Amino acid sequence: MSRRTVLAARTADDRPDTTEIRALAESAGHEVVAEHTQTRAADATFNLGRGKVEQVAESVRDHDAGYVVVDNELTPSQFFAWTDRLPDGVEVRDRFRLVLDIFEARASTRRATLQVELARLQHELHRRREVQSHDDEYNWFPTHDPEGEWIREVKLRIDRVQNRLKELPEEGDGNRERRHDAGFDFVALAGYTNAGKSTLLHRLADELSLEDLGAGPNDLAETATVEDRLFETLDTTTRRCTVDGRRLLVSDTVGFIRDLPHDLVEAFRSTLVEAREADVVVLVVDASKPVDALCERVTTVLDEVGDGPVVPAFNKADCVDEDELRRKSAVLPDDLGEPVPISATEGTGLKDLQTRVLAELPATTETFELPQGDDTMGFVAWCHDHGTVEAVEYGEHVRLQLRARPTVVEQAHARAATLTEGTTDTAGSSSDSSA
Ligand SMILES: Nc1nc2c(ncn2[C@@H]2O[C@H](COP(=O)(O)OP(=O)(O)O)[C@@H](O)[C@H]2O)c(=O)[nH]1
Ligand SMILES: [Mg+2]
Repeated sequence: MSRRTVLAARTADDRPDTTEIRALAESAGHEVVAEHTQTRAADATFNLGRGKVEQVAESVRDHDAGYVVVDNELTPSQFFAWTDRLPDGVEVRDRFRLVLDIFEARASTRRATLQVELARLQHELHRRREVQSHDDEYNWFPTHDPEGEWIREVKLRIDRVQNRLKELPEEGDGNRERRHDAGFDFVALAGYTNAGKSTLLHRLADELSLEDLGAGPNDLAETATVEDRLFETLDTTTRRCTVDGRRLLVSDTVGFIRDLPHDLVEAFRSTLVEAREADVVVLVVDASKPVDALCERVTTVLDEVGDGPVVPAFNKADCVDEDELRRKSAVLPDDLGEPVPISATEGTGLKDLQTRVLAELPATTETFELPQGDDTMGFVAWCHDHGTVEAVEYGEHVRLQLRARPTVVEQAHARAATLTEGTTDTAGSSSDSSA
């Protein structure tokens, strides 16, 4: 079925704002081909008015669409009423189901997959209870089966998923650890839907891969196979970037959503592992939002991303003048630090952002003194590949200053020790740490 999609939204008072549902539909892989909105009270049969539903159906035919996305939440009977009105095979997603689709696609761990399944079941349970209590109003026979067979069935499945969640071992991803050991730092982009995370990710990856090409000496053929294996399990929302010799893996995380339905909170959290396990989180904020919304969003994101370093970025700075940016920066929590103004679409401010991210990465600096020779040249290349070579001098000895993840510096030590064996010099002298 094509992902060509018609949007429909209703609000009781104001004109519907479809920015968010449109962004959600796009992140679920839909291509929005038409949009219908309506301001009126809810209709019992469809949620939207009958006439509007006919317009949507016509639009679906005109555009040969495969989906209708309704911004409101539909009851099971409204859901069937819609499906009934639309051409055969056209699928309906209400807000809840659309969000669930997104979480499902982004669930990268066993725990996340189970949490999404649990959310689906819990939602179904609430819906079935609603249907039943609605039926009860019309049913004055005393019932033999007050719970209902199908409700019991869903509860049983919920129990089963919950048990499996309880039995799940603590999360630990071997690939992730290997990538860490290979000198990669993890950066996560977190923020609300439509803040510009995906645009920023592409920007960073592009710019940096160009820089990557000009990076220091490395034996591409040899490293390729090892690294291919490291990247086999990377999903499409993670990109490689190199900043000043440091190799980053930047992940675009699932966007925060306004009024996230309660049933979805745990599923959402479980998809945020990338943010909680990142070395640095870039908090992407749409700076064109009004101050109140901005503040609330920053606080909400901060609450969910863990205790690691956070770099706030004010995106869409191209839409906001400097005075306004300054006023908005002033209302953010003090300990967050000054937000970096950027424009992901224009490509401005990215260098500043990278500098701030680099400064927050865990790092140790160490100086190595090594004998001249082919093995040492191999070591120098290895350092270029795994961290920032801040200085290298070739004299009687080779003096190299490496700044990298502490684990990488430890590995460098081990390698340097084999090079200096048999000579009177020992490797590594001065070191300073900062995190
Ligand atoms: N004016 C402006 N628009 C932007 C900027 N960055 C992103 N956008 C737009 O904001 C919308 C949402 O961007 P997207 O990257 O999909 O946001 P995400 O939901 O956070 O991934 C898109 O229409 C982008 O073109 C920016 O710096 N300036
Ligand atoms: Mg996105």
